[in-house]
Amino acid sequence: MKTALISGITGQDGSYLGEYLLDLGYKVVGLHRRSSNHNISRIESLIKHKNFILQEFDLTDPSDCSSTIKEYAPDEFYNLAAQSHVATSFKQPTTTFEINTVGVTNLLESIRLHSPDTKFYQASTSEMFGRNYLVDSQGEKYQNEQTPMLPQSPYACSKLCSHHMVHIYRHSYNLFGCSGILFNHESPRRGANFVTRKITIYLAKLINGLIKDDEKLRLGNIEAYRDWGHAQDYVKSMHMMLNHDIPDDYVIATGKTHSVKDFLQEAFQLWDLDYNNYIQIDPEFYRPCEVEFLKGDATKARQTLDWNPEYNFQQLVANMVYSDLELFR
Ligand code: NAP
Ligand code: G4F
Repeated sequence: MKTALISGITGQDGSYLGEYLLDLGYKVVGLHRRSSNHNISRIESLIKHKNFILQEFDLTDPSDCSSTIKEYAPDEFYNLAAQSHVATSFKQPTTTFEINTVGVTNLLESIRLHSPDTKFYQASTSEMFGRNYLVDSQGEKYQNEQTPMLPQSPYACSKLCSHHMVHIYRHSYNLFGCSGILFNHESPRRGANFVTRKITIYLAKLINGLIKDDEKLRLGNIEAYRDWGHAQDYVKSMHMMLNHDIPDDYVIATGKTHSVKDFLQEAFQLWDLDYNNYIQIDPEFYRPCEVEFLKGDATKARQTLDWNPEYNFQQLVANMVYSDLELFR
C-alpha cells in the first residue's frame, strides 16, 4: 500500500484528492493546521475511512516539516497548503510568503535530508502568468508551459518563487518534484469568498427566500476572464504527474475562457433571472493589480498524461448552483 501525505487536506482540493487516493487504495495522511474550531466540514467522509490518518501540521515550522517527513517517509507528498486568496495576499504579503514560499522550502529541504525518494507535488498556479499570454495562428490568446511569467500579486509572486524552488531541487538534488500549473478550478466545496462560490451562494439564498429585498450581490471586476474547470477533474492530474516516469511541470486547464459576467449569466439564467437586477459593483472588491485574462492550453498534459477534464463550464455552474440550493434550502 502506497502512502501519500496531503497538506491542505481541509481545503477544496485536499478533500477531493484525499477521496481519490483512498479509492485508489492509498494510505492517506491528511495534514491540517491547528485551529480553535475543528475545521473538518469538507473531510467528514475521509475521517471515517480506515486508511486515513488526520495529523496536525504547519508547513511554516521547519521542525514540524522535518519530523513529519521523517515519521512517514511517504511515497508521495502533495503540497496543497497555501494562503490561496489573491486579494488577501495584498493585505497579508508577508504571511503569504511565509506559507507559500518559505513553507515550500521547508518541505523540500526536509525531503532532501530525510526522504529523498518521496515524490513531491507543488500546487503552482495560472496566476503566475499574470498579464502575459501567447497568441495562436487564429489570433486567440492563451497560456502554456512556454509562456513567460509576470506575477501581478504577492500571491502569484510567492507561488512563482516556490515553482522555481521545485526546479532547483529537481535539478540540483535529483528530487522527483512536479509543479501543476493549475488554472482556476471550482466546485461545491470552493471557499465562499472566491467569486464563483460567492455568486452561487447568493443565488441559492435568493431562490430560498433568504435575501432581503434590497440586499445586492456586491462584486468587483466582472470583466475579468478565467479558464474555470472542476476541482474533481483537476486533482486527478496531480496523481498522474507523480506517477509519470519523468518529473515535469504541466498546465492543467479546460482551454475555454469565460468572464465573471458570463458566470453570472449562466447561473442566473437557470431561474430565468437577469443578474443585472441583483448585483452592485463595489470598489472594495477591486484589486490593486488585476489579471484580466486566463485561458490555458493543456496539450502537454493531454498528450503526456492522457489527462482530460470531464466537466464543461455549463456543467460546473449547474453543479455549484444546485448544490448550494440544497445547502441553503
Ligand atoms: P484552499 O481551499 O484555500 O485550501 C488551502 C489549504 O491550505 C487549507 O486546508 C488551509 O487550512 C491550508 N493551509 C493554509 N496555511 C497552512 C499552514 N500554514 N499549514 C498547513 N496548512 C495550511 O485552496 P484550494 O482551492 O484547495 O487550492 C489548493 C492549492 O492549489 C493551493 O495551494 C492553491 O494556492 C493552489 N491553486 C488553487 C487553484 C484553484 O483554482 N483552486 C488554482 C491554482 C492553484 P485551513 O483550512 O486551516 O485554512
Ligand atoms: O475567484 P477569484 O478570487 O480567483 P482568482 O483571483 O482568479 O484566484 C484563484 O485562482 C487562481 C488560479 O488562477 C488560484 F491560484 C488562486 O489560489 C485562486 O484559487 O477571482 C476571480 C476573478 C478576479 O478577476 C477577481 O478580481 O473574479 C474577480 N472578482 C470580481 N468580484 C472577484 C469579485 N473575486 C472575488 N474573490 N470576490 C469578488 O467579489
